[in-house]
Amino acid sequence: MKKVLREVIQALKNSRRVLICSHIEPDGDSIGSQLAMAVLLEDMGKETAIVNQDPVPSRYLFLDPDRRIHAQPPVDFQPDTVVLLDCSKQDRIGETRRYITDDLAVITIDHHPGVPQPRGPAYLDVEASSTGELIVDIIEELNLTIGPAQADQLYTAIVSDTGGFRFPNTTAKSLAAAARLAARGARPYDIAVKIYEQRSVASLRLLSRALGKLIMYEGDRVSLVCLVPDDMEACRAGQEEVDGIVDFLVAMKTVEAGVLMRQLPSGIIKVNLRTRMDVKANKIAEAMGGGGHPNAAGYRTRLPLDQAKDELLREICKHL
Ligand SMILES: [Mn+2]
Repeated sequence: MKKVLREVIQALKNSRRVLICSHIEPDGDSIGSQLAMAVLLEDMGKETAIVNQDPVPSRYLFLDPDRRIHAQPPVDFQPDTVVLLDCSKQDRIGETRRYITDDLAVITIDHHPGVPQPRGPAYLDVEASSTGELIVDIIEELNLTIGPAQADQLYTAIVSDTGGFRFPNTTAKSLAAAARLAARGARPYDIAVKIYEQRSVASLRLLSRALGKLIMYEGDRVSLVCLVPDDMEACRAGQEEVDGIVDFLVAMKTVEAGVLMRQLPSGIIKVNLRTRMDVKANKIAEAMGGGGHPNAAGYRTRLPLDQAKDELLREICKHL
């Protein structure tokens, strides 16, 4: 067994009451991993609470029928340990950071590249498709049985972070883990329908509006869409409706980098970046103060929209 995995397992064994945290703007991997970690810890006889700054996107609510994920832990819950999932930097968890006091042991499980070694034992593997895949490693190492609900949670983590087994992080190991989860009761078809085929009318309207604003640069190698608060209002769309639009921007024959910029009512611009070939989205995002994966990354900026766009396009050109 890898030394880091052994250390993480020992720290999990040493814990009694565990607060399970993950990043802001949760996704299928963070939600599925948090819920599966709670089951894992309870199977080990531990008490758990799951907290996230932001609510569970509706498409992932099926994973959490008992509504176990909250913005605050229960008032009488006194954790001794924090498990930080799918992120390594505490600033990625937003408001939830206030619950991670210095007296708590911290265990980190993550697959994001380019992060500094966190405090406490950490199982970090940038080769892993998802944090869910790393939790499968832990469960199997502990010889615990994966039940159908936990299998759904972990399968969703893997399938969503691999873009439905299409991204470059789709490997023999992630596919094999998914197959074992299906054998344990995960439902690939039901999950695919739940996470990919439940779009709202507002999301289709916003997609149509976004594609209408598509601009191509660098001989069609870069695609860019900027959404402003008016676009959101006109479509009665919220953050959930924005999810997935950027994937269309990179699904073109010539495109190496697709960018979705979205100005929030506060003026802050959220930038989502998707890349292909050898263009490293995380390197571009890091240069702009953000981070992420080699093909999917992002950052936020307070610059005016035109300036933000110019700066980003200049940076992208260095990487093409
Ligand atoms: Mn992830």
